[in-house]
Amino acid sequence: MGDLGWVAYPKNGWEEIGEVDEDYAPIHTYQVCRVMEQNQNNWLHTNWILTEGAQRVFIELKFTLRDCNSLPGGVGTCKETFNMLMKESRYIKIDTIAADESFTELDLGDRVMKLNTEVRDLGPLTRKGFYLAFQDLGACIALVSVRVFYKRCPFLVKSLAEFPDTIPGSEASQLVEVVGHCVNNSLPLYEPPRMHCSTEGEWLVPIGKCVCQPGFEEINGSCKVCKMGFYRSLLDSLACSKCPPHSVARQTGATSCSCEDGYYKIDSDPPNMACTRPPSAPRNAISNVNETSVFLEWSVPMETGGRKDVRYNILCRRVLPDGRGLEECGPNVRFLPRRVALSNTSVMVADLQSHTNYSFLLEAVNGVSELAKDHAKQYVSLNVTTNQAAPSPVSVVRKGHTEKSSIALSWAEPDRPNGIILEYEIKYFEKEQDSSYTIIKSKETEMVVEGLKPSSVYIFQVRARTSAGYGAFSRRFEFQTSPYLTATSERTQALIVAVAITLALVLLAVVAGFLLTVHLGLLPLRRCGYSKAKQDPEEEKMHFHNGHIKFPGVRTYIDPLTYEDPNQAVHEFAQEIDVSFISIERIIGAGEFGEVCSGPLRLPGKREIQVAIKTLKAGYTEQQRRDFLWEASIMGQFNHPNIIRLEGVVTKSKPVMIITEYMENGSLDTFLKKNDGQFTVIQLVGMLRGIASGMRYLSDMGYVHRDLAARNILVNSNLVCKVSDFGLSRVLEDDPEAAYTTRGGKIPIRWTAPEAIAYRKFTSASDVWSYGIVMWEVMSYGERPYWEMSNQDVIKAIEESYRLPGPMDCPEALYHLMMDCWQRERSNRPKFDEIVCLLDKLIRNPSSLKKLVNSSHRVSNLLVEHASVEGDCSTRTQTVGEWLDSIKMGRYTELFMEGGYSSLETVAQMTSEDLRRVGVNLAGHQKKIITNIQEMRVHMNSTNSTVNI
Ligand code: ACK
Repeated sequence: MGDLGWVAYPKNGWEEIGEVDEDYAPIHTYQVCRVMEQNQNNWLHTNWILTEGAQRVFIELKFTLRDCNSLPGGVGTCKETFNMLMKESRYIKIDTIAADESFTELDLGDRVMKLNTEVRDLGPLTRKGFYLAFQDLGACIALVSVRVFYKRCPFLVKSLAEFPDTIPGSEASQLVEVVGHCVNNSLPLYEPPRMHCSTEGEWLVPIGKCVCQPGFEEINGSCKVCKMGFYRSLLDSLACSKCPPHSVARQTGATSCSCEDGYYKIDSDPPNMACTRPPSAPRNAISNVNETSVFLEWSVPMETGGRKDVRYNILCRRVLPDGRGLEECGPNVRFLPRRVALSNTSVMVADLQSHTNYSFLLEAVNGVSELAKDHAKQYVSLNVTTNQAAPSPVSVVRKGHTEKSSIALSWAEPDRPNGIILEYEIKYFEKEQDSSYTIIKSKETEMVVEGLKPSSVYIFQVRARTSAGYGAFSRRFEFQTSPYLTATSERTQALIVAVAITLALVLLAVVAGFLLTVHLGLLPLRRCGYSKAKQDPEEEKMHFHNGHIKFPGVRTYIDPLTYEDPNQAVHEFAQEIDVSFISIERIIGAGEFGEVCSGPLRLPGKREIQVAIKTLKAGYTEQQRRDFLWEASIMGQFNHPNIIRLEGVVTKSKPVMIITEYMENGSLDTFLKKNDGQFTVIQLVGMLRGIASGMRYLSDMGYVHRDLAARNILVNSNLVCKVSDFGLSRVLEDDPEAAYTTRGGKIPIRWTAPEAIAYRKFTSASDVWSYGIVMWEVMSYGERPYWEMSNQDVIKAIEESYRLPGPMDCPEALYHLMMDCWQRERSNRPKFDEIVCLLDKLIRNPSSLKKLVNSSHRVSNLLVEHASVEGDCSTRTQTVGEWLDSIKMGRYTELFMEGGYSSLETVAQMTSEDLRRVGVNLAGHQKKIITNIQEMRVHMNSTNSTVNI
């Protein structure tokens, strides 16, 4: 029971010794040194040590220990270690303690004290306190100090959060999570702040933080109130900000600023946005009347009120006759895209009454107009007078008597004829075959459509024409012809045969009469002007099969593939020439199969002519020979001044040759590049006319070229252009411009219509697209279409409605024609027939070529957007289904299809009534679809814009 309250046992073991240290401060040590005696077991217990909540404690011992070797004679029993134990409920050994350095006799003599320090940790502790004990088994020890301590994480303020003094966990490397407390006027940002207290008493891993609440800002680790004229609204902005323009903060600690008189703010305005006011009136309003529609356009107001959300509202009023005042326009007038909240500075107002005065008030509003009730509204007004209107669409078409090849139709006059109906047009085609259709006309409201196939479903649409033009087509009506008669009595059959013979005779007489009329020049065969109703060659062929009359004198091209023996096809269409009549003089180029040469051809009895000689190089396979001669089989069927003429073939001797007329100026693209800027516009149009004429001939023959490009046009000494290259280039292996498409075919992308690239739909209409590109090549003297753009970029740009810009100094009329050739919808492209007519007109009237493409539109390497049905690229949709999907109305796709609305063009003409009819019954859905249809119409009417590529 010593001064420290420690207990030593047995009594003659550990001994408490009071000493003084170097500074004469009293110190206690316990010593034991019974090294000479056997069986020592001397214990020293501490008194009870309180843990104060610590679960892990550290024990630091300082002691000296005698080196046994330095003891004379006592080595046998002497120890150099002792045990340290602890007790909560019973003693447990903590460790055996050895000295790092033990002392010797010598050290004692020199008064050197070799003090050892050892630290051990202890945990987890479960009780409020514990005892320590030191067990000596025969060593010579002086225990100088025992320090028992634990570690804690001290109170801390970090990121405006206070963390309390914290005792660590019991396990080594354990972290204790502590949630901090936000200091005055601060709040946790997103989540409460947290820190982690380690067993070493260190704060680690801070998470989250506090920030000053709105109206306060952080200065030197605490939150200070915002001064007057300043505000702080958001937790994540750091400092108080000055109030934005036209707003004030009259007190300290403001979380927002209030607007000055006459200025306003809406909830969605960000706090740092200035207070704003309503806009002034729109400016420079103009109107453009088209029959009973008016296009209104204006400029943005002088004063937008400081906001970007300016919108426009239209008030439409009809001027009553005899000065009886004004009357609101009513629900029948349509506004495209809508009447109020217009974001663009134009609107189309349709379905006005004809020959009527209207007054329009245009008002600009913005986000704060609603709040500014006492702000006087400012309008701009426009007065317009409408003209005559085209008739409204025929609403119902009925089926009458039906036979296997005819259907009788009847319909009612349109609801609003808007004038005297001059005639009706009936458009029809076999269902699913809408790439070709037939148009017939009738002055009555009924008609029997003949020449139909039995048991077939046909689609019919009718529209009316007045002096103001055509109205829109009715919606589509589907009717089916009767089936073949299965069991007919012999008498009926005989009757049918008799009637058929009579009809055939009558028809023959009519045809003969027609041919005679044509022959005498009484009936023009071709007329100028575009009309979508005309058919392309495929369609003409279809007409022929359906019993319609085809232009006389034009043969139909025969595919050499229809011949079992290709040699037979060659000799059917090409004359065999004896090689002795040809002399090869020069090589003029290289073809796919061998050299292209030139020289004179002297056929007996004919005058000598220059010819081009294509040769088939030696070592060819039978297949190559066939492919080479294929071109002759095709060319030999043509006879036209703008198609390269085949003189004959040499197949009986080697090398095999194809002999054609010689074209002194070679291919058109090189020729133009060589003569850049050298020709008059009329000369260029003359060349284009020639090419179009050749192409008209080919399309009349039912031949689709597929590789029409300036490089495949040859030019003679009189600048006559002739279409060439009819090689087996259907697969286009020989065209360096041809690239492989994803579908595997090889296609000259820059010259090819999108539908031909996408799904190999090659028609005369796709040749018309290529012709448009040739026009562009000619007018730009052989410039490469789309310059150095990659094929992929060209496809993408075309898909997104961009087109080549007008070439430098190109007459506007020609550029319009090119653009028409590049209509996405192939039935909207002009036919070669119409192109020739138009070019003839331009040549006859050269002043029509004076107006050049607006030079501001003609910036090199800019594509221009094509005004097309699909509208701009962001809202472009391809099918009705996709369009409906895009407005989340996809569920109606089937109903639209069943109702005959299978193209966006027809959808664009739908009214609410039509929607109800197809089965859209929910008012909200009707409204949504109608609003989008109106927007679609505006896109369809949208003007061209320019985009940088
Ligand atoms: O650009 P060019 O001079 O015109 O080079 C090519 C070359 O042969 C390989 O096709 C030229 N060529 C082809 N057919 C004829 C032809 N009938 N008259 C003159 N040159 C031709 C073409």
